[in-house]
Amino acid sequence: MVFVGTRRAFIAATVSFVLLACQRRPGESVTTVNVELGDYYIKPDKSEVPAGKVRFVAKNVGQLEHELIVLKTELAADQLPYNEKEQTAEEEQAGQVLGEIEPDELPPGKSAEMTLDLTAGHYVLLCNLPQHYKNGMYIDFRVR
Ligand SMILES: [Cu+2]
Repeated sequence: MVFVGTRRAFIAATVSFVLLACQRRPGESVTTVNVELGDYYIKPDKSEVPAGKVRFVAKNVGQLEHELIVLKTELAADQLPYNEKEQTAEEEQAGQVLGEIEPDELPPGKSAEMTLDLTAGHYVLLCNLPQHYKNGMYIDFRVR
């Protein structure tokens, strides 16, 4: 009986250890960033997050459609190359688009979310519907 008890305790300890090890894997933790989009601004509730999984929960509190683009770039948020004809920032020239919540997912009053795996570096969050970037819908964001 003593043997069985010890064995059970050993199994229980092993299971606890494995569960703990899983929970502590850095890739497994998710940081949530709530992003408010208005006419015309973007306001995340954090300007910096740890590298790993980042869940962006976007809410459109404006009267217009918006979108949320996560762009990895060395450029400052207000320094992205601009296409005067299209009235949009040149995201592809500026860096790498890692994720996007499309405008049809973000009509006024609605929320939508996406989870991205982000490495350390400088990012820009922006809405790039025609004229929205120029009107101020961009903000710097950092992953450490
Ligand atoms: Cu917008």
